Order: sequence, then structure tokens, then C-alpha cells
Amino acid sequence: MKILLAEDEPISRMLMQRTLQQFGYDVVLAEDGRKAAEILSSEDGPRLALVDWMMPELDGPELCREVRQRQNERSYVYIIMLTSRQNSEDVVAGLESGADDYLVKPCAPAELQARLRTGMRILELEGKLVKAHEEMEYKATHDSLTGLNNRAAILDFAHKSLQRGAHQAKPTLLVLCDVDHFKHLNDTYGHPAGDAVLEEVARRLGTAVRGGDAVGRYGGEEFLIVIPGCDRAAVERRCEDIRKAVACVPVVAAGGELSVTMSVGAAIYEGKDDSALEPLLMQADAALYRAKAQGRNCIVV
Ligand code: GH3
Ligand code: MG
Ligand code: MG
Ligand code: MG
Ligand code: MG
Repeated sequence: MKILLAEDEPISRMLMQRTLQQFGYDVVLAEDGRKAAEILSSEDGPRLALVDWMMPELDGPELCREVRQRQNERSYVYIIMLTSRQNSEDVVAGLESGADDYLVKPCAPAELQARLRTGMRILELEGKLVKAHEEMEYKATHDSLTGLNNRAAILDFAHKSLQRGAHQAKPTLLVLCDVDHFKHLNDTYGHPAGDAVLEEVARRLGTAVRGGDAVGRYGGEEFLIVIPGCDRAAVERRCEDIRKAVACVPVVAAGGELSVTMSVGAAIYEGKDDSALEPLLMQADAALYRAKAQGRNCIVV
């Protein structure tokens, strides 16, 4: 475990460094508050810090305030303030500035070690909470079968793209894809085979888009692709590329090769006027309906 020791006084710094090393910590040194702030702001910097109160550049409380202000940009740093100031107002001021704990010098090594362990317990808990939060966020925005954006997430992306388009006068293309005769495929080969086909279709759609585009599972066997900044001249080619990415080769599932195609309906927002998503989706849906009526495995813009 890495620990930052911010202490301006050379002899105290050396003694404390030795103690911390004996405890098994990997000690990073800073001789003033400014250097300490820089070290703590780096992405892989220490998350445990032992900070002196009186230091040049930034003192301990100023350092704490600066670290707390930037807290959202990186993981939590557990700060123990180390000082010879021990009246109650100082303790309060130190904690109010953002320190998690407060130790009066000189302090017994066993107590220091116990307080550092407390800090590590808190950091471990924080790590678990962050991980749980990330997992929840992932689940709330992704489809569990295909790993694509789920309906809410792709609609959110589309909405933001239209809004940006309205500000910057940039177009956005919505491409709605629906697998052809999917019910028949399910009925013939079984639901697990249908699932496998959906997974493969999702993978292929992922290869048909570029950085900046987004693919989402819009419904059962329907997918929505959002292409920000797509020129009108490129619309047909992009839709054809998407259609072909799925139809090009048979999908291997249920121990055989299944021919899978989809119908594609697209609508473009030109980056002017009203950027409402709903009418554009209805337009794409109407185009998809026409593609079905025209015999499927085709695109309608
Ligand atoms: P069309 O060419 O007109 O689109 O015909 P279709 O059979 O694809 O359309 P329909 O809407 O009648 O059927 C869609 C089917 O997709 C029905 C539903 O059971 C199936 N489906 C929806 N979600 C899933 C899923 O997650 N897994 C599997 N295996 N099937 C699903
Ligand atoms: Mg000092
Ligand atoms: Mg459908
Ligand atoms: Mg249908
Ligand atoms: Mg279908």
C-alpha cells in the first residue's frame, strides 16, 4: 500500500518515513503542501496520506480543502493530519478542512499503525462501494443478452446527439433495424438458438459502426443505431453497410448455418429546427415498416 508523507521538516520526515516503511508501506515523500497536492492529484497516486499541518506553499488544512474539492475526479484519499497543535479548536479546524483523522505529535508508533489500518478499512469499503455502483450503472444502461446499450441508454444517446446537432447545426442519422422472420427462427430452432442469433447480430452491428456512433437493443429483435454527424449523401451507404454486416454470411447456431437478414428504416435529423426525438423515431419506424412491406432484407430512408 502506497502512502504519501507530507512533512517539511527533514528529520521528522526521515524518522516517520522509516517508521512507515517498517509497517510495510511504500512511502512517497513531499516536502511541501504544493508537491503533496500534485502527487495526490495523479491517477495512480497514493490514497492514504499523512499530512503535516505547518508546511510551506500549502499548509495541511489548505491541502485537505484542495484534495476534497477535486474529489470527484479520482478515488477517495484518506487523510490523517499530523500536528503538534492539540487544542480542541485546532482539532475541529483540521477535521473541518477535510482530514479524516487527526494525530498529535509525537505519537506512539502502535497508535499510528492502528489509525492507518482504520484508514485502509475505510478505503477498502469505499473501493467496494465504487465497484458496486459501477456495476449497477452498467446494468442500468446495458442489455444483458447482447452487452449493447439498452433501450433507455440508446434513446438517451440519441436525444443528446440531436440536441448537440441543434446547437452545432450537425445532422444525426437514426437507423432502426428489425430481424426478418425472427419468430419463425425461434419456432423452428428454439429460443436458445434465437438468443445466439441476437448475440451474433449485435456483434456484427458493432463492427458496422464507427467511433462516435452508438448501437443499442431497442426491443426484442430490434436494434437502434445512432450516427451523429452523418451527411445526407452518406445515409444510404451507411444503411447498406449495416444491412450487409448482418446478411453477409450465415450465422452459425443450433448446429447449422442460418441465413439471417434484417430490414432497415432510417431517418435523418438535419441539425435544424426542432430536435425532438419522438417524431424522428416515428419516421424511422415508418421507413422500417415500408422495408418490411417491400419484401424485407432491404433499406428504406
Ligand atoms: P418480421 O419480419 O415482420 O419482423 O417478423 P418477425 O417474426 O421477426 O416479427 P415478430 O414481431 O412477429 O416476432 C419477433 C419475435 O422475436 C417474437 C419474440 O418471441 C422474439 N423475441 C423477442 N425477444 C427475444 C429474445 O430475447 N430472444 C429470443 N430468442 N426471441 C425473442
Ligand atoms: Mg511542518
Ligand atoms: Mg420486431
Ligand atoms: Mg414484427
Ligand atoms: Mg422482426
